[in-house]
Amino acid sequence: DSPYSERTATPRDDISPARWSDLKAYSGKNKIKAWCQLPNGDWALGKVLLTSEEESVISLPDGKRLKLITEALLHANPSILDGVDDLMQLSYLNEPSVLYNLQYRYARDMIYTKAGPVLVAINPFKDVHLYGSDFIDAYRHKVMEHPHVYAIADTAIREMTRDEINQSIIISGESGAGKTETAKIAMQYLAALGGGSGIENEILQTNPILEAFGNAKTLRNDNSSRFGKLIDIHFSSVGKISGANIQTFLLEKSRVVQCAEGERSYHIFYQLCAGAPSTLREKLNLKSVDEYRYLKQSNCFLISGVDDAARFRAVLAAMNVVHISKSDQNIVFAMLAAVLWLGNISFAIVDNENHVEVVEDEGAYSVAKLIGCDIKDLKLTLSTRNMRVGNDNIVQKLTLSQAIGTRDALAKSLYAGLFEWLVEQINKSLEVGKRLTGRSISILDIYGFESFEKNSFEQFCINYANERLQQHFNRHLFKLEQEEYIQDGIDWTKVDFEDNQDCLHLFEKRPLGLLSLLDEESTFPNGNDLTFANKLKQHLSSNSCFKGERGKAFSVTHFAGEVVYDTSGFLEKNRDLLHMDSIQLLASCTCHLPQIFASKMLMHSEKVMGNVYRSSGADNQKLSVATKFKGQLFQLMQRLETTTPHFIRCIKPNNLQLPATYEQGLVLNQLRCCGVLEVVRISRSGYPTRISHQKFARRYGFLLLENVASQDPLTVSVAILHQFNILPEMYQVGYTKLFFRTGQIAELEDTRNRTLHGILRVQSCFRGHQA
Ligand code: AOV
Ligand code: MG
Repeated sequence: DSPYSERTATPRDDISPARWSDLKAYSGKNKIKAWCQLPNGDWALGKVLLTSEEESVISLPDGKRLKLITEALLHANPSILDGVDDLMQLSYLNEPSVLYNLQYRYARDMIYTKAGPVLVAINPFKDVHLYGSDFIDAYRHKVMEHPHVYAIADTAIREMTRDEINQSIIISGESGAGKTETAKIAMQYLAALGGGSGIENEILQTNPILEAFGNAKTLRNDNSSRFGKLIDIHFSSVGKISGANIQTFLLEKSRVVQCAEGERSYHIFYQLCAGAPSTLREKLNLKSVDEYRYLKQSNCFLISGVDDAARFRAVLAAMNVVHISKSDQNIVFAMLAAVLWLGNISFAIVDNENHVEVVEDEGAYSVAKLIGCDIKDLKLTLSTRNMRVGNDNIVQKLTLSQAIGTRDALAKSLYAGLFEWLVEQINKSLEVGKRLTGRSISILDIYGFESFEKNSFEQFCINYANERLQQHFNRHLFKLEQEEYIQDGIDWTKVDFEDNQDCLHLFEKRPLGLLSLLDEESTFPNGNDLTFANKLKQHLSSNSCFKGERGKAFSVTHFAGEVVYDTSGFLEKNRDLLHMDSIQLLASCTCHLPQIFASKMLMHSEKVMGNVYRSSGADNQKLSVATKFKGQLFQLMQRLETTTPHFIRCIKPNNLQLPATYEQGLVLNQLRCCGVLEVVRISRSGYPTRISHQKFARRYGFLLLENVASQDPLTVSVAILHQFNILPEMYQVGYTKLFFRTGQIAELEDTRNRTLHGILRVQSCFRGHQA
């Protein structure tokens, strides 16, 4: 028998319904359990009473009997497999079996389950007793081996040290599925294991700050992240945390000036209004939340179970930990108050062309005082625009809607500038005096896929980011895995998966893709949301992921479902212009934060255009929001490609944010969208462990009884496999590597360790005799 002969993997794969009729013979003797789908779409476990090729009669748990076509039944696993840790262990891997296994565990607060290499985490929407130092110790010492975020973080640390490769923990899932909580749990574990210098506490304390300024209540999640975040935690050569760095992605600015009924603006506004001590209140002329237009408009001030005042105190404490000085903190709060007061500024119409003037009331006075500018300048900035035409300077009066637009743009840029500045301060604190060398573990937590009744530019960007992330997931778990098998010439039947390349193309293709067309239309002076929508329909209708909808709408078939976007506001949000007058106003402020924001904006516009004062308008020209975001995402993906990824898939069991409520249909849809079943299929029939012939021969060659040391690595490898009776279906020999099924290498390692131990003992005995 040639050692090179290929061995066929035994397919144990039955994701498609197995032929139920094959089992007919058994059903008489021993009642077989089977899954059948109820009219509402849920699956129920029944006992087969009678069966023929065509029809079967089964009894349901509630005693009812049901007659249905045999084909519609699916195999159920024996009850000994109820609630297995890893879906790979299921004998039958059909959808109801997977759903049932997850539900079985969920009902017992086992919210984590492995799906091959991926950790599935189902949101409990309540406190589960799975965290804290006892659990951390148990995972650190490997006393506990059930699936857990801690186990993933532990693997990341070990692989970082062992392979000297940076690691990443990539957390994905729909909005409200639990990504941000999961990211914090992972950080907790890394902080505990790599702690000691005190920097770990600083890292943990960045969470309450960034959540206060970057999270908000949406209809999907009371604490929804409105920005993306990548945190790199750096480790020294002895495995201690040496520093960290946070990168954020595209904050949803529009929320500051506008949010939907039942949602809230950023938490920090409500926290400040509820929790500011009286001296601060006076200084900022702070009112209660229902007196600010920006906060009032969505009719939602409170989040049940959340004490905004207490959260405010936590944010203050956290700011101290990350070394934001008291005086800087006060300026931060002044900026927040200024944003709120900007919303209260009102305008009076002064002529019959709808031109306006700013009303000199409490709003205008407060803003001028808080940012430290002259009230006359503020009024001019919000009601007029300087234009340069040739060599002349023309002052144009603004109409009411233009003035409101200018005011809101100023509020948004103040807030976005503040957010960016805060992240910078935090980074300085996390990096200061520390050399960020050595290895790192990055944790990615972005905003999850969103689909509302009305979806705008924000959802467009968020869902595009998720599409990119899904591709990274696919690439690593399906494409690269299978390509490696094929390249190394092993026998492999390809497993298909939902590729989202078409959808990404729809976004990214140039010149005829969603992003390019958006940018093109954004540069046309006469372009508007309707012309944009029409352009999309004209050019993209042949793409299978695109559909033109009525009026200004279009829909995209995302990996996670179809979303209808309304183009209203797309162009304006993509252009995101702040007029030069506004920038100059900020630059003129006595308060140093607005100055910093202004100089950054100027720097940026100069960098892009060379000439800030363009004759066409006084706008600072810069990259569009969508283009900048795309660039950031590409960079992010490149970074992640240099790391070993660990994937966590968060699942939302219901849309009501309720504990103990498991909606099968909802869970199933999420499992399908992200390809969890396919991952298990690949892992089960695949060969997750691989090692080059050389390495294998070097590592285990000494265990051989026959002396083959002079032989080539392949021969040695094959000899090892034979000597240890590794079953042929458990491995494959590739051109350059050996491929093993799960668990195979562990046994060999055991033997190796025992043998090495024996050798050491013999040696020390020998030395003892000599002495
Ligand atoms: P997300 O990050 O995935 O949504 P979160 O992490 O904010 O979702 O989770 C939403 C809510 O679910 C949290 O506020 C908790 O109440 C609850 N939750 C999640 N995980 C756990 C857990 N392990 N234990 C207890 N409760 C949990 V978004 O950011 O909206 O995409 O944009
Ligand atoms: Mg989140």
